[in-house]
Amino acid sequence: MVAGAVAVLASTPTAPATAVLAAAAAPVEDEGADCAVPALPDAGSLPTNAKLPDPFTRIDGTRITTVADWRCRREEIKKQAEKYVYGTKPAPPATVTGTVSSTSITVNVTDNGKSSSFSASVSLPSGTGPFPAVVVYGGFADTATIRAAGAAVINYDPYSVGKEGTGRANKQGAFYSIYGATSTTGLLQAWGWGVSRIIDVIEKSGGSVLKADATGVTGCSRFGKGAFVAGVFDQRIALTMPIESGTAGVPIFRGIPGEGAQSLSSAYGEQPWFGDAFSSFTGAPGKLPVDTHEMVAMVAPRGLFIMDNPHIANLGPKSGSVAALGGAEVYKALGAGSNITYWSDVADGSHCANRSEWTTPLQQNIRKFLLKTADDPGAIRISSKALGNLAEWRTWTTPTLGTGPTSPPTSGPTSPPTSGPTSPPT
Ligand code: MCU
Repeated sequence: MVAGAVAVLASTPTAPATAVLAAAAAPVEDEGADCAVPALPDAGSLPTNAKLPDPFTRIDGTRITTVADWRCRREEIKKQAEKYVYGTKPAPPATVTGTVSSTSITVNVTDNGKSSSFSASVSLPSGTGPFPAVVVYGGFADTATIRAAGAAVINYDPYSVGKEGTGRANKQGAFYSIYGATSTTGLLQAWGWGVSRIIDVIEKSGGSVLKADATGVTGCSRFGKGAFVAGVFDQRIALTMPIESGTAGVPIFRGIPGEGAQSLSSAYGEQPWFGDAFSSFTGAPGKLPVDTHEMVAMVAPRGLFIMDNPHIANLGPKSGSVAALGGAEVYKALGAGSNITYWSDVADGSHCANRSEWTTPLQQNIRKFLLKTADDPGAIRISSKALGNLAEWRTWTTPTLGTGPTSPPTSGPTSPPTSGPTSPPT
């Protein structure tokens, strides 16, 4: 830790720890699947908004007023994120079968009359199971610390589910064998779909080796983008831990050009990570009705530990901090402010380095959200080298959400959608 070089903003727990923990992960992939979401306009008819959209204002212009309202507001954000950014994640498949052993997981999926399979290796920690598990994309994470903390590591090869190096009209891998080589869904969403199917198999395995309700996900760089998107779109994932994810990961799209991070068009063209529809926004992120602070919010109230590298502007760490600060407003409104950690206060500038600063928060997050044996509060520790200012990016304020039932979305605006007062700097 470098004295004086960080902004430390302790997050204040706003609800009893037990209540937060009980609410953290969900029993299903998408709790809002039954919510009615208005038809979304095509990209060409969207207005420009240079600031971050208000996560608390519904598509119809009304603001949510209760915690219960968040479930269906989250579904609106999900539909927007699918349509404009990542591509659609299909509903849970017709059939998922497979096996879980102490060394491997096999997955067989049938949907739309088509089938595909993939597998992942498993490394158990010492001790007696069943164990929680962390899905590690491509080997990029501190797997020794994960296992020492008491969680298994599932070594996931995302390329078996969505290959890199293909054209957008010739996508390959277990996801595209079922949904088609011309599917407009991008690799990040396809990779996350693979994690969801691994969880399906763990759920069906009877829980003797791995626990189904205690899954985490992590990875660095392109696999940090992937780990983030997996956690955004599966509410069963109890702990999401993207590392140095860069453009198409955590950083707000709107901040990337000004920060000099990898451009949206570069990331769009490098690999089919984004959904095909994102092409309309690479030169105009202000037209997006969503931004990544709302993807962060989609993870709430579940555990989220974002690791970022402040030394490489190409990774957009300043924009990453704004995404975390913006999303943290939703965590706070839901009474789960202590479930998010953003940490870019690190010394080593090399990309995807194994960092001593993250060892303790990694252990703490695994204990809190996977083992459920402790309740250390999260923290926002932003390096002064890459400290974004949320106040510059928003015009909305954070409501105090009531604990009552849902409020009707048709009762007329309770406040103007985008013209509220600017809040003080966070
Ligand atoms: C930060 O993630 C990516 C980056 O977006 C790419 O431009 C670069 O080629 O690869 C990075 C990565 O995945 O490094 C392992």
